[in-house]
Amino acid sequence: MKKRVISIVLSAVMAAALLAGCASTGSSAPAAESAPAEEAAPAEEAAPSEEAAAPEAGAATYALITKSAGNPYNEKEAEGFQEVIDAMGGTCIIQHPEAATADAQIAVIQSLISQGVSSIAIAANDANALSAALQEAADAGIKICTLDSDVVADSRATFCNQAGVQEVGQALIDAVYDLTGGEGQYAILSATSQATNQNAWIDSMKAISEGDAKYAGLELVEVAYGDDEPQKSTDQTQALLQKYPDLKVICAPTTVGIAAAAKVLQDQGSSVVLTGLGLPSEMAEYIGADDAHSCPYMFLWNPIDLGRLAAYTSIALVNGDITGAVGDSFTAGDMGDYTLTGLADGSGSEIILGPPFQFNPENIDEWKSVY
Ligand code: RAM
Repeated sequence: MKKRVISIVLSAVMAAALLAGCASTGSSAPAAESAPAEEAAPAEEAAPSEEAAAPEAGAATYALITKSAGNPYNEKEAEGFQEVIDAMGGTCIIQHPEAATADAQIAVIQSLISQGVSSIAIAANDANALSAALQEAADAGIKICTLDSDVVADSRATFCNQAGVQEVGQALIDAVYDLTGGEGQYAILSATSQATNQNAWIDSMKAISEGDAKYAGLELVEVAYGDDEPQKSTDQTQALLQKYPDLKVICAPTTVGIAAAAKVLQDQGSSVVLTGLGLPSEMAEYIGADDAHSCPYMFLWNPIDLGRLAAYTSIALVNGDITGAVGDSFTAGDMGDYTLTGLADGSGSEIILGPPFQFNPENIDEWKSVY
């Protein structure tokens, strides 16, 4: 009989986001704190109002390269991107590489350079390995931004970041602390070992826990990599359970990993508890506060909105409304106004969509059909 004490403690920011999220409908991000303070502009005002700017969007070709094919999160991202480009009258190219590798993305970048696209928005599978290809694209006049997973600063104009790295790291380590009862073993089930976003969140979790005595009772036993492949993530979960009989919590900061782990733990009736970053649509059946469910709560943001933000950013770069400099600002249609802020390590600019949002038994039904 497993014992689980779950205290769902929302930080002030998350509580505010939760309340706002419950009040909102449709596909808009629940993370209302992320929304610009001013009233969102109506959709029709998405197009730049000056006559000169609008036709430029229509004449241009905007490409999106996701991390890989077969990941519903990436499809949601693409859905948002396509929606905005279509509405603006631009030509949209969506590319899902066969595997979540830098090599697969480099091949796609080369092909897009040959096609003479106007912009590339890319969720990078590696921080460094894409640099030469992206530099070649930039030299050909193609505007580059990243979304979801960044590259080094000189390879892109700006980064559309779903949530602040520190905030994601804090939410995840606090969830681990809560679900372990403040002490004991936990493991991380990540995506690929090269994924910029997962590595940044894991580094942030480590830095927070190493820098605060509050977390001294937590022991990170392993970071395992499921490569954002369902079968490998399943195998890695099973291996963790075998290797660490005293394991209390698995934290999977990947929607593919968390869904695979949730099924393993729930099917086995395991006492190991799960948290991390998951899609409500894939995780609804595993979220619950009782022993029959493997995941008490998890976090995410709206991947459709992240794709939309990347589309508006691409349009603003192509139109010359922004260059990627810190302090640049633009209107992302009905998402409102965004200002580019400096990354903490000085590596260029980012545009933050909003804070991570907690999904739990109280709100999961509201979101499972949205994304
Ligand atoms: C997976 C991907 C993606 C990440 C989410 C949380 O779908 O690795 O990059 O942002 O999980």
